[in-house]
Amino acid sequence: MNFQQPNVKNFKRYTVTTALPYANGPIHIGHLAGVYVPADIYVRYLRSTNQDVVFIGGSDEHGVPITIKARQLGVTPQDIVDRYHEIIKKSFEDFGISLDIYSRTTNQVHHETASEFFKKLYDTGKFIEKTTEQYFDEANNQFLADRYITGECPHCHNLNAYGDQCEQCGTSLNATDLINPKSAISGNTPILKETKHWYLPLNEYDDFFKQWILEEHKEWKPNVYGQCKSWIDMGLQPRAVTRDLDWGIKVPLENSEGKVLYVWFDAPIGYISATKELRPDWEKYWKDEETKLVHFIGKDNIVFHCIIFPAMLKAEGSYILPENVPANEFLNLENDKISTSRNWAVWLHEYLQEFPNQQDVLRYVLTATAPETKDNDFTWKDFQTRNNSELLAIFGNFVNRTIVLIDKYYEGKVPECLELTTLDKEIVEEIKVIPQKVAALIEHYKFREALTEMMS
Ligand code: B3M
Ligand code: ZN
Repeated sequence: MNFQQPNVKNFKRYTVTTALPYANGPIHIGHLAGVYVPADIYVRYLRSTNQDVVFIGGSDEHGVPITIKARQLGVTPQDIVDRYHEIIKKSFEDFGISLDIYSRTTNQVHHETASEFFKKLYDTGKFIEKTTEQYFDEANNQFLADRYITGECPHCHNLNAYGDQCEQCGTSLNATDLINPKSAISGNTPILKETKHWYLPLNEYDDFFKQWILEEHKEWKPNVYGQCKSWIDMGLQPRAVTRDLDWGIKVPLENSEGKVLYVWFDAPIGYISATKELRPDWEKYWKDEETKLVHFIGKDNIVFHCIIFPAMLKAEGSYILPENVPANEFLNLENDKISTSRNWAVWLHEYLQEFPNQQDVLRYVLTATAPETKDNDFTWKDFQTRNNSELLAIFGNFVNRTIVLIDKYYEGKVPECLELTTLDKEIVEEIKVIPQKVAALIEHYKFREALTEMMS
C-alpha cells in the first residue's frame, strides 16, 4: 500500500456537502454508493478526530426534472417535491446518513439567498445579457429548456442527450448544440424563437481555471481532473443562468416575467442556504480561507461543481472555493444501468423495510464495491457472499471467538500480558499503524482501500 502524507495545508474547519438529489423520485443504491455513504464515512471520521465540521444535504426542488414528473402524474410541481422530499429525508435518517441538516430549495431562506446572489452578480456587472433564438414548442406554447428537449449529442452521438447535458459523455451542452432536437413534451420538432437571458461568461475565467484546477489541484481524482481538463482545453463558453419556465426562483429584475433562475444556478447555492439555516455563524463555513470545502457528487455533476459553481463563487467574490470534489463513477445493478424511469433500482426505503436493522450490511457492501475509479456492479449474489463470507465468517467470527474464548478460559476478563514472543511483537507493531493507514486513506477519499485495510 502507498502510505500517503496527510494534507499539507492545515484547516480549522470543514464544510462537507452532498449533491442535492432531485425531489422527483426516491433514493436508490446508486445515489448511496456514489455520494452519501462515502461522504458519511468521511464526516464520521472527521468528527471522531474532533474536527469542526458541518455536513450539508437537501432536496433539489426546482428545474425541469420536477416539472416533467409533475406533468407525467398530472399533479403540481409542489405536490411532487412535497411528496419526495419527505420520502428522501426519512430514508436518509433511517439509513443513518449523519447529515447535520437535510434542507430543501423551495425554502424561503434559499429563495432569498439565491436571489441576492444573482442580484449581486447582476449589479456588479458579472453577467452578459443576450437575446438569442431558443427552441419553442408551438403545440404547448412554451420554451423548451434543458430536459424538455432531447436529441443527439454532437460529441458522443448518444441519441438521448438533454438540452443542457449529455449524461453519456458528461458534456455540458446548450440546447442548440443538439442534432435533431425534439420536444420532450409533444415529440414535435421545435421552432426557434427569440428570448432574452443572462449569461455567465465562463470564457473570461479561462486563465483562472487553468491556474486553479490544472496547476493547483493536480491531486484531484483522475476522473475529475481529466474531465475538467478536457472542458478547459475545449474552451469554456458563456452559460445562460436563467430560463423561460414557470417553476423556480423568479429572476429578481424588472421586466423578467416568466423567467426563473436556471436550476443549476440555484441548486449549489442551496448548500449555502442550508448552512445559513443550520448555523447563525454560517459565514465562517463559507468565507474563511481556513475552512476546507469538499463536495461529494456523482460523475454527471462534475462540470457544475468544478466549473460553473466555482465561477459563480469567484464572481461573487466573498466565498471560498472547493478544496476537493471527490466524484464517483456509476453503480450498475445486475449488469444493467440503474434507471428510475425503467424502475431498475434497489430503492433505499424498500431495502429498509425488507432488511430491518441491516443498514450496516448495505453500507459495507456499497463501500467494498464503490465505483471509485470506474463504474461498478451491484449484484445480490455479491451482497450475500460479502455478508456471509466477509462480515460473518471473517469479522463476526473474529469477534465471536475472541469473546467466547476469553469467557471460557479467563472468566470473561482480559488476561494479563505474559512475555511476548517475537511474532507477538511483530503483530502488535503492525496493528499499531493500521489506524493511521486507514485515516490517511479516508483523507484521500480512498474508502474501498480503507475498508480493505480495516478488514485485513
Ligand atoms: N439535483 C442533479 C442530480 O441529482 C442535481 C444535483 C444538484 S447538486 C447542487 O444528479
Ligand atoms: Zn455525449
